[in-house]
This record gives sequence, structure tokens and C-alpha cells, in this order.
Amino acid sequence: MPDTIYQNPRPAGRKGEVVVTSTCGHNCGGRCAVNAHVVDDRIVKISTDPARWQPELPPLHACARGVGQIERVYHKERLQYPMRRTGPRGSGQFERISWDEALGHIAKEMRRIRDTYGNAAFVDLSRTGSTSALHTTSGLAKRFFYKFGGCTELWSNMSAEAEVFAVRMTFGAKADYKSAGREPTDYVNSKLIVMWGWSPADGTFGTGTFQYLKEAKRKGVRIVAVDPRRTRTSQALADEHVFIKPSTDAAALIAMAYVIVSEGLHDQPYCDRHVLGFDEEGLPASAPRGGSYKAYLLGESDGIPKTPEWAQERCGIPAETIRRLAIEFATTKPAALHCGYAPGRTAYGEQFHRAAYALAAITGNIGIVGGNSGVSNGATGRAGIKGLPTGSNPIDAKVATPLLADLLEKGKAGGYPADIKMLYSAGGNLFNQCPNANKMANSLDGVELIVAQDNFLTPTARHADIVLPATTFWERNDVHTPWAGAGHYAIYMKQAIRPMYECRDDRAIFAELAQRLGINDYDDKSEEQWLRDLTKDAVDDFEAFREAGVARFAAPKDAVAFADQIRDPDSHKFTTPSGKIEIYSMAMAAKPDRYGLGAMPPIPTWFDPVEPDAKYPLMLCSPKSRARTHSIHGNQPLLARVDPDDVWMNPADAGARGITDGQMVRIFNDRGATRLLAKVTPRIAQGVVSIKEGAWFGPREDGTDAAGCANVLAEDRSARCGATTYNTNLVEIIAVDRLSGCTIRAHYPSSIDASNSGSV
Ligand SMILES: Nc1nc2c(c(=O)[nH]1)N[C@H]1C(S)=C(S)[C@@H](COP(=O)(O)OP(=O)(O)OC[C@H]3O[C@@H](n4cnc5c(=O)[nH]c(N)nc54)[C@H](O)[C@@H]3O)O[C@H]1N2
Ligand SMILES: Nc1nc2c(c(=O)[nH]1)N[C@H]1C(S)=C(S)[C@@H](COP(=O)(O)OP(=O)(O)OC[C@H]3O[C@@H](n4cnc5c(=O)[nH]c(N)nc54)[C@H](O)[C@@H]3O)O[C@H]1N2
Ligand SMILES: [Mo]
Repeated sequence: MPDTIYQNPRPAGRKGEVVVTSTCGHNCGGRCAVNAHVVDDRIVKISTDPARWQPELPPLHACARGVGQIERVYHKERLQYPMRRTGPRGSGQFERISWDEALGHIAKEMRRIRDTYGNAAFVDLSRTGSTSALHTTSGLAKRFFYKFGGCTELWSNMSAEAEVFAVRMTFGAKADYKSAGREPTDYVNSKLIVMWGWSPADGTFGTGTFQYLKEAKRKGVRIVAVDPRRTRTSQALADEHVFIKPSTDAAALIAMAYVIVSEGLHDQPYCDRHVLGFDEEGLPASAPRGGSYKAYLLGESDGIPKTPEWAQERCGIPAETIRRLAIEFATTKPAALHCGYAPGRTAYGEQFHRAAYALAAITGNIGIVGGNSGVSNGATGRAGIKGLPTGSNPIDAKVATPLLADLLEKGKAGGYPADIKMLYSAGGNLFNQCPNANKMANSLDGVELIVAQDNFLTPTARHADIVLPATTFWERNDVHTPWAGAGHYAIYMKQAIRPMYECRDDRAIFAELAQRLGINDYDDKSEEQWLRDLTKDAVDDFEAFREAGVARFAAPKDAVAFADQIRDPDSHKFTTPSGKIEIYSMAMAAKPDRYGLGAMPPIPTWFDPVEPDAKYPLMLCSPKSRARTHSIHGNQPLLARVDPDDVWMNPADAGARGITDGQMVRIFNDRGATRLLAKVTPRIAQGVVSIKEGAWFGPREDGTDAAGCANVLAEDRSARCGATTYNTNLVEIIAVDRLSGCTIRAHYPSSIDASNSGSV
């Protein structure tokens, strides 16, 4: 603790301005200094950390979304008072009511629903609108529902469940994905960095990460990108870009391991000492003969050697490239594999991450300076700052998040814990962010009460019966740690302005609702007392922290996760059953179908991700927009200019459909349709198209979404580990005649069934 530095990241204000530091409280991948310049209780300007780049004390420079907070907070569509629905769900017709009426109605209905149907009839849809320590929207809602007797819980992480799971299975029950990577200060120590489905210059992945990568490039580190898109990160940094089809990464990684093993380039002593399941040595007696990864790679267990030619057919990377990359990765030490979450948001996403860690393991790159486990998060975790205590769910009713639409449609009849009667969404927009938006919107008839607590009338709030206006982070005090453990600092989010309109803090809303339900211990501390308590293990001078804005904690002892386990394996075991890195997971072998979502084998294994379907020949992926944090900012025209919405198509795919750059197109499959301008570009692999996630679902009367919402196309399917599968979806695209509003049928490839294309 004596190492903590308190730092002021504010420029001087103009005369009459008070400048206060905060940070976007959202789930945006960064955690930057966002300063409000305030005059007479109004934010007149937003600035950021004026410091220049220096790797030892990286400045916390905000991006366009941080600057866009001024457009957001004073947006004319801010929710101003509680409202009750007057028209059909989704119509957007509401009337103003008082807080007393709104909370009274919710409390009365919640009691009735609990008495009539039991607690499993409630689903908590609260999510990541605010991810700060105290006013964390999902934490506040959990605390509320758990004290109320519980609810059906969407248990899996929408971002990274495949990684959360794979980290636990490979590195042990106590390994946390947020601290299983390495500090960006270590990037310069690598000889080779492979960015695999990872683009921190588009989807922020830690404030400063892109700067550190640039620093590594300046120092001569070779960088390779593997992505269906030539991303901004790849353009700026990569010496080589390798195009791959989404959902097929495990094939490429497995074939790389095959090459390394068959050429004898793996690190045998490292495997002997630290790894379980690379070869037959040390496999538990319970494992089948030929159960090792090596046996699988060489085809000894299934008769199929996992050659680069085998992989090429599946992932689209030329066999020669796979072979060359594999040899380079194994012979350039230290080499660091950096995975994004996106390739894990696929039908067999856990296999991707497990195959990636296996590659890092067999080349001896885990736990060493300049190497990496495959995880791109940092190595620090939350640096001792606690989150709001939530308690635990008194009832055992869990559903994997990607199945929300199916849960709503089928309830008990579909094998789920209950027929759902009430949905409560505080700081979430799951009708937009979960897959299969149309199915969700069409499955609400049996739901008796929907409450949305937000800053805007989002697609989710538009379907609510009662809408409650929440404050933004500018209107309260809080503390925030870096996103996904990326850095060792915290930001004090100082209140900049008084609560606007009739808005209330999420914490105050839940506290009052709890009281109306007879729960008196929901909130027993003042805001300041809470913040002191949550930070006391990390911050030695609360006043200094509050005054300065940023607390910089000491860096972790090792910049790379698992350094202790590799340096001194006898005293530091991995928390897996064997104490080693488990390419062969004993936990998975003991219980292959962990979640009732299908069996997962103990070693990384290839599964075909999608049924080939002539009707929908294009593979869709939906990465992040620089103009949004998920759906947040989706209603801001100024900010939208930073990264306009469009659908990326390869010239060959566009040409075959008579589509030209800038033309309006219809993107569709059996689940729905949306429209966007086509961006025809060689920057995307042939056969793949891409839509930035988060545009606001806006169905027109014919059911077509008009705004480019990727989730009208995504299937509500869960990976076996509980991960979402946004990047395993097939679509077709056709040109739309903008003048007549009709589909241009002349350009149909003959294999396409026009019956679902309709008019736009
Ligand atoms: N197709 C596709 N879909 C995806 C993804 C993808 O890759 N592809 N990615 C997924 C990922 S990684 C994630 S994390 C999820 C995110 O899913 P969500 O967490 O549902 O996403 P947001 O769109 O950020 O919604 C947050 C909501 O909180 C509101 N909000 C902001 N601040 C506050 C506050 O202080 N109080 C209250 N009450 N509300 C507030 C915002 O207005 C917004 O409506 O989306 C997932 N959806
Ligand atoms: N601007 C911005 N940044 C964000 C966020 C945001 O909303 N906006 N959200 C934050 C959050 S909550 C999260 S979880 C992270 C998400 O972080 P990621 O999941 O890493 O981000 P994505 O943008 O979904 O995808 C990263 C890259 O993977 C590629 N990709 C997609 N599918 C595949 C595939 O199957 N295989 C391979 N090899 N590549 C694939 C995409 O083209 C993209 O370039 O981002 C964070 N950063
Ligand atoms: Mo996420």
C-alpha cells in the first residue's frame, strides 16, 4: 500500500469552471479519465487526462465515447420521470406517473406474483449499464432479488463465458480469467505476438493496451493478426494478417499443434513438468488409452490426423500458412498468443480457448516473461477494491444467458425452472443484446409485469410496463477499477451535477422498493460510508483518492500470470485436480455435461460449428463499434459518425449479388431481417459478413428491423459451456432498391430461396 500514488488527471478549467474527474461507468473495455467541466450545475465540456504517453505511468486517455458522454447526459430523450405503459408492448406509448404510484404498483405486483407463482417466476435482466463498485446495476439487482427470496438467474457471462470456463478447467478452479493474462508492460518482452480475434483498437480492451502494442511494434516485436476482418489494430500493427472464417478457430489451433508435435518442436521438458494430458505420460488411470492431446492430434484416437490440410477445409486458412505460422510460433521464444473473446462466442467456443491455451502450453510460453497463457486480460484482477456484496440466490433456478428468448417462449414446457411472470431490467438492454430479438419480443404474452430502469427508452424499456428513470454516473459518487483486470489503478467517480429531472440513483430505487416489500436491510450505509468500506483494503488515504481522482497501485509482483507456478511448481500448484496445466481436464472428464447443455470432451476437440445451409451461405460476425458501448450511445447521431453502421462484405460476395459499395441491403435468415448500407471491402474474408453489435432493434410493421440490430439474426443457442454464440450464424444478403423499397430479385444467386426475403 505505501506504493499507492494519488494522481490528478485534470487540466485546468477556464475561469468559472469546476473540473471533476469520473469515468464512463459502462462495460466499455476501457477505464479512462473522463473529466467534466461544470458551470452552474451543467457540464459544458469533457476533457481527459492531459499527460503524455509514458509506459511506466500510462495516461488514462478517453476515447470518443468518453467525449460523447456530454451528448448522452443532455440528450433530449433522457427519461425524466416514471412512466406507465398505455399502448401495446413495444408501441412506445406511455404516460407519466409519480414515483409513489410506480413503486407502489411494482411492490404490489411483486408480492402477488411471488405468492401465486413462487420466486422462480422472476427473471433478473439487469446487466452492465453501470459496472462501478457501488452503483453496479447487476449487483444492486442481485442484492435486491436475493433478499426478496430469489429469482431465476441468467448465470453465464455474455462476454466471455467460454474463456471463464476454459480458464477454470485448464488453469484451475481458483484461476480468474480477469487475472490470467499479463500486464501490457510485458508486451515489449515478446519476440512474436499473435492477436487472435483480438482488436483493441476497435473494441477497447484496457485503456492503453493499443499504446503498449504500438510500443512493442516500435521495439521490433513481430505481430500477426488472425481475424475474419483486417481490423484497425491489424492495419496499424500487424506484419501479417491471416483471414479466418468465424467459429472455426479451434481447427487452425489444433492443426498448429499437430505441426509442432509432428516436427518435434514442442517443449517436452516443460510439458513433462507442468502439463497434464499433452501425451499419455501422467494421464490418470481413469483416462482412456489414447486419450491424450497428442494422440488426438496425430489421429491415433480417431483415425484423423489434424493436418494443416484438414484444417484448411474447415477454417479457410491455406495449409501452408498454418504450417509456417506453427513453426514460427514454436521456434520464436517467447511468443505470446493474445485471444479476444469473440472466437469464444461461438457454438463450441470453449474448444477455441482450450486449444489456444494448449498451444501456449506445449510451446512452453505460459508463465514466462514475454510469453502468455492466451488470455488477453491483465494479471492484477480488481486490485483489492470490493464490489457491492450481493449475497446468494436462495433458490436454485438457473438458465444460461443465451437461452433467454427460449426461456421466455417455452418456460416450464421447455424444461426451464418456471413460466416467467416478471422481468426486471436495471441497466441492461437484453431485448437488444441477447440473441433472437424477434423471438424475445414475441414471447412476452405470459409475462405479467416488466420493469425497466434506465436512462433511455431503449428497445428493452419500450417493452416494459413500468419505466423508471435512473441517474447517470455524473449524478452520483462511485469508484471504478479497470475493465477485466486491465491495469492496477482505480478512479474516483466524483459527482459532477445534481440528479437531473426526477431521476433517482439505482441504489435508492432498489432500497425504497425493498422497504415497500418489507426488506429493511437493503441499504444500511451512506454513499460515502459504502465507498470507504469497498475501497479500504486498497486505498490507504480515502480523502487523497477522492481529491485526486486516480489511485495507482503497485504493479503485481510478476507481470505474467502463473509465473509462480512455472518458476516453482513444487510450492505453487495450479488449482486443477492434478496441480498442473490441464490440457486434459480431469474435471471435464469426470463430468462432461456440466450444465446440461451437452457433453464436452476433456481435451480440446474440433466440432463442426454450423450446419452447411445453401439457403444462408454467409457467416455473420458481430464485433464492437467504436461509437457504442454495446447498445449504449446507440441514439447519439454525433457520436455515430465515429464508426458508422454498415455491413461489411467481401467484393466477391457482393459482386455475386450485384451489390455495390454504399448500397442499401437486406440481411436476413429465418429468425429475422435487418437493413444496412453495404461496405464492400477486401478487409473481410470471403463468405463472411460483419455487422457491429448494439444498434437499437427497431422493428417496422412487417417485422423487419430498420436499424442494423445484429441480434435479429442471431440464434438463441448456448455453447455447451454456457457461452453466447453471436459469431456462429448464417445469413443471406440481397440488394434493395432504395427508390421503390422493393427487393431486387434479378440478382438472386440461383441457390437462394426468395420466400423469406419480403420487401424492405
Ligand atoms: N450480436 C451481439 N450481441 C452482443 C455481443 C456481441 O458481440 N454480438 N456482445 C455481448 C456483450 S460482450 C455484452 S457485455 C452484452 C452487454 O449487454 P448489456 O449489459 O445489456 O448492454 P448495454 O447495451 O451496455 O446496456 C446497458 C443499459 O444500461 C443503461 N445504463 C447505463 N448507465 C446506467 C445507469 O447508471 N443506471 C441504469 N439503470 N441504467 C444505465 C444503458 O442506457 C443501457 O440501456 O451484449 C452482448 N451482446
Ligand atoms: N468500442 C467498444 N469496445 C468494447 C466494448 C464496446 O461495446 N465497444 N465492449 C467491451 C466488452 S464488454 C467486451 S466483452 C469486449 C469484447 O471483446 P472481443 O470479444 O475481443 O471483441 P469483438 O469486437 O467482439 O471481437 C474481436 C475481434 O474478433 C473478430 N472475430 C469475430 N468472430 C471471430 C471468430 O470466430 N474468430 C476469430 N478469429 N475472430 C473473430 C472480430 O472481427 C473482431 O475484430 O470488448 C470491450 N470493448
Ligand atoms: Mo462484454
